[in-house]
Amino acid sequence: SGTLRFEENLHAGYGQALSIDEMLFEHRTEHQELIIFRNQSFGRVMALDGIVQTTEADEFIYHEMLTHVPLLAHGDARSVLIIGGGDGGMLREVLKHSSVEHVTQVEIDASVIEMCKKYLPNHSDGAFDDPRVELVIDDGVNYVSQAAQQFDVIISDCTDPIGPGEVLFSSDFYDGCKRCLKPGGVFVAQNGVAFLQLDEVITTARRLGPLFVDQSFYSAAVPTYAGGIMTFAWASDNPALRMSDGVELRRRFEASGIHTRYYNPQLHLASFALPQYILDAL
Ligand code: AG3
Repeated sequence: SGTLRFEENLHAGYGQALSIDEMLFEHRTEHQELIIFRNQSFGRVMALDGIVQTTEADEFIYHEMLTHVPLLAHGDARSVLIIGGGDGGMLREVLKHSSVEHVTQVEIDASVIEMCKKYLPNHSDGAFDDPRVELVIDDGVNYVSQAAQQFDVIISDCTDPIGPGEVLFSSDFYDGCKRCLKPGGVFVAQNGVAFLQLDEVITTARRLGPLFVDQSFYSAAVPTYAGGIMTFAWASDNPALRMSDGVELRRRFEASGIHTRYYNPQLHLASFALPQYILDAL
């Protein structure tokens, strides 16, 4: 057709293609292949090593669900640790909580932050300049194995377990996150598209489950994470945080004054209901 296309081949024999309507940036960083382009349906798109990480059109689903579910379930989160998340979308959502006093973000690749600030400015929306933020350029596993600080919520906004992101699905990483969580804290992580990456769900449950009193998954469908629902890993030592009380959740959400486009308290509770094929695999 003559149109330049970006083809993602993350899964065996199945993929997605997006037209590159304008190429904005393409470069091999110290860690990975970074590309940012514009697509007519999804706006600006960022991919790492050939895999779509985020788009302007649908990023809100993913970032809202990985932020507001753990923070509102916790109810009094003052300190948050973000692992990865170089595009800044997660940081933007976390900072919407006025209860949050401090956020540490640990990103391995400084050039992802730099280029996303430039070409995806709506993702971070100035978040990296917020005085509550401490940015650390380091390997997430290394950071959580030595950090002196503990956090109320830890969010792993990583790539798939291929290349630099692989270690963020290891037992060593989960051990480190456990030691960096305050009592009553919550750990969440992106865990891939369940239908096509079911092994990832099983492996995470096997590694993370033994470390916490309560380990589960919740989900959301994100169009450019093609293949159906994406699962988010959840772990805490307090089973009561996976609330069944919609009244209290609605109270907290309203008190937060946060405006969302995907998240709402009903959806929060419903997102923990998993399809039978996932339950059967666990
Ligand atoms: N990180 C999660 C990308 C996962 C894509 N994987 C997939 N389609 N299975 C996104 C970073 C956004 N801040």
